[in-house]
Amino acid sequence: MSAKAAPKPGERPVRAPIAAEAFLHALAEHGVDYFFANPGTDFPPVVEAFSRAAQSNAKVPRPIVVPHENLAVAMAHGAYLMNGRAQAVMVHVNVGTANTINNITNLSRDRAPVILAAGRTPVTESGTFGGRSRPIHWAQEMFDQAGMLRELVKWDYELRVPAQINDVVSRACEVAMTSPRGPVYMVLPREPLAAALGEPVAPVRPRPVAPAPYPDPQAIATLAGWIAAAEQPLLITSSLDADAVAALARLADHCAIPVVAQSPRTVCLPSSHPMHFGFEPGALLRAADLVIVVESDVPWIPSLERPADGARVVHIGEDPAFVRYPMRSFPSDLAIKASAASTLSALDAALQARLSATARVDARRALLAERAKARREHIAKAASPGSAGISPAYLSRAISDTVGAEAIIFNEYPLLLDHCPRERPGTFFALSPAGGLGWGLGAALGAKLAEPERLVVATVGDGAYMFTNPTACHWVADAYKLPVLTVIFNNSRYGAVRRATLSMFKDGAAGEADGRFLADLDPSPPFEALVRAQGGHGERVEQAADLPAALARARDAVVNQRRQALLNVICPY
Ligand SMILES: Cc1ncc(C[n+]2csc(CCOP(=O)(O)OP(=O)(O)O)c2C)c(N)n1
Repeated sequence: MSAKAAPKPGERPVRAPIAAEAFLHALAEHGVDYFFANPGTDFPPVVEAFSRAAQSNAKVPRPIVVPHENLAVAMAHGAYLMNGRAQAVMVHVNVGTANTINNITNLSRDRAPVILAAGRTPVTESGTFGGRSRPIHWAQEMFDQAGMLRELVKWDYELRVPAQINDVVSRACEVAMTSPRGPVYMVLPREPLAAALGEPVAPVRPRPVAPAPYPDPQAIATLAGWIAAAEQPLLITSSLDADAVAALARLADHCAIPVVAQSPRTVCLPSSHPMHFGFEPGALLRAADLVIVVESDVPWIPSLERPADGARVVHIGEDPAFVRYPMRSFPSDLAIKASAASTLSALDAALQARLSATARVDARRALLAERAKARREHIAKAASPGSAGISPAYLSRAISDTVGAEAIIFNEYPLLLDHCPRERPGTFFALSPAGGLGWGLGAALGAKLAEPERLVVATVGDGAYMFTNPTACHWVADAYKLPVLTVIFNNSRYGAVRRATLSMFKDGAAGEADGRFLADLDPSPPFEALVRAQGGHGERVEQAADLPAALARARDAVVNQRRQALLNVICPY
């Protein structure tokens, strides 16, 4: 073989393709838009691959540097919630992986497909390209790096043969996107990632993923019969996609079934829908003779409330038994493993003929209309400014009035949906049932990346905000021009921790101290200064009368000046 001719001046050398290039290209071919990265010494092949792609215009995901791994995962989640495509995150070996675990726990329970990749310390101690070259390369090796998050991901795999890279990426994407979706983990040691792809590599061929299952017709017939016969049916749900919301709106209206959104993570039914009965099952649950649970892991808290003896309970969802939850014992008379949208549509179709305007449905509808009216009057009273500072209800209402119906809100606990109506699916998302704090602002930033023209809002407690790594968040917002509006409900405490203490030890010594031990966050920092330090608009608001104008200024900063904004709202609760 003749030796390769040296490049002429100004000409780029011809370089043998390496596995890292194929890795990035395969991700892009699978629809991955973004590569959220927090790098380390495992990254040189990836850096080389991105640099080559910049020269050759090869198709690769957009690289986004994120200065904390937990934030990178939250951003990937936010982008996925906007466009429905799995996104990629790559972090530094075991230590970077460790920093993702909080939000990987959230994604796991929220069934979000994210491709998490991590380097692995070089395998060889000398004599190979990419082998160990730093002291950390010994201490960072683990016997089982994936072991630390195996319980939280659907699949994990280590790249050993460079030429296998396309197949490994295809497998990762296929598993992540298959119902029920979820995160996957790929370990990429430095040597195979840096290796030249000598032998021909199979082309990237993304495999279509099977849709979530359709319901069993027999089960639909049974449940339709139960709905037709029920005196007081109730439907409880926590998380629905847009198609399922549309189907539920039809079914609930047609059959006069009240709907309760229990710890909702999405818009489950437009707030103004006549069958929307809020967020607490309460009296409706106790009175129900049929309870239909749709995509809800904890439809009620058994130690506090439960359906009446003899009430039928039905569970519907892609994984109605929540098989990865170690313990869960809600009663069940029927389980339907299928997508919520297809099941609710099938039920509506089955009931069209049976339930058109029966006397029973008409009577129930009239009774529910009365209840709904009383509920709405009660809600309207609770959102008045009052004299004891800014209440969460008043703040929620003011946010609703300012941001409008099209804004996309990411809520890490404090926003009260009774006071912040959401009509359209896709305009509200809340923290995973796993409750790992430090998600909301990052998810909002990822959403803004995917939907740059939409107003994106993060509503967080002061505790949750500190968990997000504010400096990292505001840096990303500034560096990538992602102006989001953050509203902090600042009560200078971990209110949830205090409430938990008082619920158990109100009459104990902890109660004498008002449950404040280990829950106090005084002195509260000037959070508004943090966003200002990174070019944003920041204000502290203490008086109810000042709130509407402050919110309007913050919105203006985000929408018209395209600057990130933060309101630190002092909100005692
Ligand atoms: C990563 C993580 N650490 C700790 C907790 C426990 N935890 C649950 S709620 C909460 C307090 C949150 O405080 P804040 O955001 O200010 O809201 P508040 O409870 O005051 O409404 C804590 C610490 C958690 N859920 N996640």
